[in-house]
Amino acid sequence: KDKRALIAVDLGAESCRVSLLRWMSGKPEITLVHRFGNTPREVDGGLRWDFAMITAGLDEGLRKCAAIADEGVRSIAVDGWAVDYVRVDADGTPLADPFCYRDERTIKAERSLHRKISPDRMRELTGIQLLRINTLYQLYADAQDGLPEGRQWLNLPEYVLSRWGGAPVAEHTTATHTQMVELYSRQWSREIFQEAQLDLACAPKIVPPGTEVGRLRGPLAELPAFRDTVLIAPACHDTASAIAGIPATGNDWAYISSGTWSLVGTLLEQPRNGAAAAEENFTNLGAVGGGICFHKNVNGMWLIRQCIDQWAAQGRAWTAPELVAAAEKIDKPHGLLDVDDPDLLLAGRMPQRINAQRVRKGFDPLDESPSAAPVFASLIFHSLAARYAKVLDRVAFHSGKKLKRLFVVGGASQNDFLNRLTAEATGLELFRGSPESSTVGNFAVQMAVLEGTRDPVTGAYAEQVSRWAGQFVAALEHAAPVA
Ligand code: LRH
Repeated sequence: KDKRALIAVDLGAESCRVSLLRWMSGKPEITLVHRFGNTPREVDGGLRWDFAMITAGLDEGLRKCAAIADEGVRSIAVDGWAVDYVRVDADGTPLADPFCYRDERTIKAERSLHRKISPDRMRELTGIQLLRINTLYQLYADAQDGLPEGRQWLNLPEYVLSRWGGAPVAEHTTATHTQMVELYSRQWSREIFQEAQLDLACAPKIVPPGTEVGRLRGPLAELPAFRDTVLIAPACHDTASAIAGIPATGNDWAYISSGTWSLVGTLLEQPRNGAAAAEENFTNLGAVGGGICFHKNVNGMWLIRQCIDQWAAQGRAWTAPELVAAAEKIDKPHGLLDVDDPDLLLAGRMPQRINAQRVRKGFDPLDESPSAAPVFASLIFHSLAARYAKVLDRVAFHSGKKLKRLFVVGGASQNDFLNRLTAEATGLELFRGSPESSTVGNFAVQMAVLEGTRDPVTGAYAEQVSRWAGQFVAALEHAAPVA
């Protein structure tokens, strides 16, 4: 068997990671080799990612891996947050820094587009949770603003692969989150492109998760470790990768992929896009092995992270674990927060936004000073747990599953206070999965592609991925610290 190492790149809206999987006496060992912070910034009146910083950080991660893995690197795969994209010119060079999906230009675009194609029709075609952050509204807003189109746009993980030498593609799990892919044909919806007046020629070809897209080329390929290194599109959507990183079998479990967002739902073989699921705006995103990630985006750690940033600017640097510990000790404030209030998805002034909602609902505003932070934290965690329970109740209804178990994965799965509240609110048996579940799923898909069946759209493929994930969850636990 090929004993070379594998690399998984996971792009996060708060931090990006490069991890290395090596076979030590035949056993997999995973090390997080390089990690760097990420955050959008306001430039020229738009909220954008610092793309030069991100790509330089990823290149550095690859160089660090090459220095460690003298056995050579067999493959590299990239996953990341969905919906954002970069426009490239004829030779693949980015035209500008990509927008962050929280940029407010889509507020108007959403309204205007819904006049051309109704939300109902959009749901019928795509089965996707209508969210203003979705690529469709962003592309439409760009067109309205007269921005240059370029030759093509690529979602960010796929762009990173193409930058390293891969063919430009749209991997299916990320593509579904654009809200431009037909639920059943799995191809771009001509109707949506037409109605939104977008050029289909600028959209890359859709490929399934686990597609080899080429070989590493360019300066990095000169490093001895990178001889014949294959580039793989895993499940490029980080959430689909995170779900693939849950090695559970059976039909009685749900998931929360818990990070900046909390994705709350269950894996299905077939989509649910009837009137009720559409009305409640559940999503049917592509999953590994041809299935469906049936879930809802719940505003997650964004709430607490934004508060922390605000208090830090006022001179008190709370860490998340500190806040969790403090929140656990106090009584929950009166009244729960509607965590999915559109206003709370925006950047900045989070304690003030939360208080504005409280006042609207007739609750007393909370003390906004940094010393009172635990009260906000307590409110946020109790409100999240209540929201999870509500959504999971509907997940059970729509899926027809008798839910017994709940797997919480991702960075925030380490928040045991929130886990306890969630277990109490849902009545489900809660299992803490891997905090690096996207990386686990990314590696698992790579192994399934390299060692197994070449047909990535079957249940058999999903089973293989699940078996590898089982090994890799443990490999990560026993390797270098990840926190
Ligand atoms: C999580 C995530 C989520 C999307 C959002 C844009 O990182 O990919 O699944 O809805 O970011």
